[in-house]
Amino acid sequence: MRDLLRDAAAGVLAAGLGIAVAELFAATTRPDAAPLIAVGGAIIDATPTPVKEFAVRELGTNDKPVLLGSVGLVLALFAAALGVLGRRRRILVPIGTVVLGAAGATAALTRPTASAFSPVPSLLAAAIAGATLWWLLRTVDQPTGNRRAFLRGVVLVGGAAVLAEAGAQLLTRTVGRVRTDLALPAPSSPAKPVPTGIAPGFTTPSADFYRVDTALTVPRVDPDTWTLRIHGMVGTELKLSLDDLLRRPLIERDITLNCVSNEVGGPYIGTARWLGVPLAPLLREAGLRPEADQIVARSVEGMTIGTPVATALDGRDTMLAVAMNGEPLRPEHGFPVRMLTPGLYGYAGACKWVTELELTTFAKFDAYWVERGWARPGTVKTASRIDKPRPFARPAAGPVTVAGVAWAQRRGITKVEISVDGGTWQAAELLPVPSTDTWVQWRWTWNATAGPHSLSVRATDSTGQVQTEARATPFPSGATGRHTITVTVE
Ligand SMILES: Nc1nc2c(c(=O)[nH]1)N[C@H]1C(S)=C(S)[C@@H](COP(=O)(O)O)O[C@H]1N2
Ligand SMILES: [Mo]
Repeated sequence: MRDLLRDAAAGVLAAGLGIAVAELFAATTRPDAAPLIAVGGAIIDATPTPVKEFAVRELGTNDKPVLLGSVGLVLALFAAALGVLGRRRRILVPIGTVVLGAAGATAALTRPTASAFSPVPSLLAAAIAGATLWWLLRTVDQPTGNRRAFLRGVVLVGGAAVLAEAGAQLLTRTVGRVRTDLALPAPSSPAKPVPTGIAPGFTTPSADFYRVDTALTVPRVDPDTWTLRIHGMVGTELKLSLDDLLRRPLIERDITLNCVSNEVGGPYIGTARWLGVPLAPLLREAGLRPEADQIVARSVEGMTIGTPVATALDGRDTMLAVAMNGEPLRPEHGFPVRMLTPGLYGYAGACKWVTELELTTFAKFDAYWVERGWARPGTVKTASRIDKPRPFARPAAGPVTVAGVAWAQRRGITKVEISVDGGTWQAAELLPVPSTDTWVQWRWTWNATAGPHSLSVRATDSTGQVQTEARATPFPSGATGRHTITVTVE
């Protein structure tokens, strides 16, 4: 038993050293080519939609650490087995490490932004792990004093792994760091002042704004070398630097962005004041051809998001955003530039870290999420949410303020109603909004009587459409159903 544990530990330590050195090496060049990140990214892209839905729903923004931890755990189990088996059949050590190295290298090569360099960190990890395990197992085999020799080896390998990992962390925080500041020009078309009478929470602070993306490492984009290419079905291809972009007239708008994966009552929605360059003049300048009906936005890490050309030309404020709530975009929200399309869910109109716009047709190309079964064009559904009281709250009997938000970007909300215990729908007060592109805050005073009660909300948009009662899952075109909470009045 002790022998087994010792051999397993040798396998895990050797793998740890290999991974740590590979991360150190990748940190100086391409952090996303590090073995665990590459394998994790390949898993995200290959994960069936229902599993991905489950992960987003149950884990939220913890989905990334949980995935990386699981990949690490599977690798550790594999490495432990390799230590145990390799001790008995030494040839298994090179065979096993070659298999692991090949898995990492393949994952790295199939990433959308792969280059010839991508497999190198995984191959390096495999070579180091294999040699280290071979060496550790040899110290075990030494006829005399093998215990001390092995322990010395363990200390050496463990120490080296810790040092390499610390170096990798340090490097990503220094060498990998890019400027994240921008001198923001004043908008030529400023946002309307937020109307008076708005309640707190209308604008979501950037630090609290939900984050949904497939990027295991937040892309660090150097604003000094960033370019945007507009190409495809255009008369003349455009290539813009960030300075070129910032020299153009900028608009500033309050816009609500939400995720198609948001459950009824869920948190993946926020409103920010965005500053950006309207897309329409850029497309016209490029000489957009009339056959083009899809804009495929590509990001630095290889995401593709397909947006209807019509949404850039129909007068809405579709833009290339450079700032959010008065500061440059935060790295996790797409620094330096992201797309924003009022009225479309994020997966259909809000490509972060964008670097390329290709004009094409829907017939010719399926973007990332559409390839995985999500609907086109990704129009936001009319919906509403109760924020106050909280579910299972215990308010005192008497007047209780019920409040929340409702949204139907581009169409606008005309009515919000509340029903207590399934009774008649009663109209809530709607607070003022700057445009149809934001959520609407609503409130209603409830004369609460003691006992358990359910509260439901429904919204009506300007087309007269009442938010449906029929429950639908987020996949493939956004959740429907009414947000209902239960409270006990005391
Ligand atoms: N590059 C990139 N852009 C992306 C995504 C992504 O995975 N990668 N996810 C999209 C989705 S599904 C949503 S809902 C929004 C979320 O934007 P946020 O994280 O700034 O809130 O970004 C969109 N843009
Ligand atoms: Mo999303």
